[in-house]
Amino acid sequence: KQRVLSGVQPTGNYHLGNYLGAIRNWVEGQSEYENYLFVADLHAITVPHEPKQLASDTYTLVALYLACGLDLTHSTIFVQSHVSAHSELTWLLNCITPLNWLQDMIQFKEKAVKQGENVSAGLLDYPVLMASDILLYQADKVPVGEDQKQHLELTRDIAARFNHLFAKPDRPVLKLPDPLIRKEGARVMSLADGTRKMSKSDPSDLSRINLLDPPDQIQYKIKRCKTDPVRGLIFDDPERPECNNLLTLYTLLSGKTKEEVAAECQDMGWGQFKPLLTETTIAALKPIQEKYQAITEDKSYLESVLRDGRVKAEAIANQTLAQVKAALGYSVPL
Ligand code: AQP
Repeated sequence: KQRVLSGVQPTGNYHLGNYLGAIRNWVEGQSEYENYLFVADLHAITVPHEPKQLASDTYTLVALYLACGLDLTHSTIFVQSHVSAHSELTWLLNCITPLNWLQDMIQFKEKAVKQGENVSAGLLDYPVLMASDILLYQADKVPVGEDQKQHLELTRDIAARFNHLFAKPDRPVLKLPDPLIRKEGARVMSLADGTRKMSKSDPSDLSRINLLDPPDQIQYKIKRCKTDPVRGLIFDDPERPECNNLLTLYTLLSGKTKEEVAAECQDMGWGQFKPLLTETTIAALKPIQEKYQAITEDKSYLESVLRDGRVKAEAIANQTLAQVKAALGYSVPL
């Protein structure tokens, strides 16, 4: 089986975008692949974070992975900081990565502008950490959205450079990963602005539906979400981004096809559509929320999942790290 690697940062407010754009896709494809799915807690401190929240946000995310249907027979779930090889490989790869490759990353430029003077070296280095995450597991495929494509390219460039500089041509040390492109690149947009993506870090909680929102809150958020004064709901009108987003959400959560939804909603007004979307969202999240409650009642279960995950992840990661160090010429510790 091919190996797939992916992760989400434990920065709280896990929302429908994280589920429909990432976790649900992992679940749907899980039996086809050997999956390594992690909580990206080293990435989470590249921007200012709240130490009091980090551990609890990590446990919440692991419980959500399981509640959304990840199956431990196909997937290894672990926490990035528990496997120290991630940090160590990052240092080693830092030293072979040209600085201007990192300065050219679009996401760095965007986030750096937002952060102003507080930009950390870690934010610049984020793509090298991501390359280490992937290369440590010799991953064949990495699910990527539009915004991560450039980082995956960089991962390939770093791996190729390392192999070129330090490995024999017929015996590469690092495997070049390919992107895993899903059929429908679900991009969920903010409830407050259909041109911005739904995001954990949006200061307004009304901009997103969180996976753990109770039904009355879901109802309130959908009631308050931005719409337009046009009657008849249609997909793909660039003048109506909110309409497209809400129809897309309904499609993804109801399991209907785009054509079915287009036909069903073409004559609807918002007064009719919003209750339908509310009901569908609540129903889709109910089983996840119930399973989440059951899982979090037993903290020792989560701990055992993470202990097993760490052992399995370390077995592979440490092997790659040892090969990298040998190729670089390091002596073996006695
Ligand atoms: N709005 C979205 N639509 C589809 N997919 C999304 N993802 C995030 N938002 C949407 C996917 O969820 C995963 C989480 O990745 P991350 O934790 O590294 O953070 P992110 O991509 O930066 O996501 P957020 O939720 O928007 O967080 P903040 O606000 O912290 O930046 C990824 O697979 C991502 O594609």
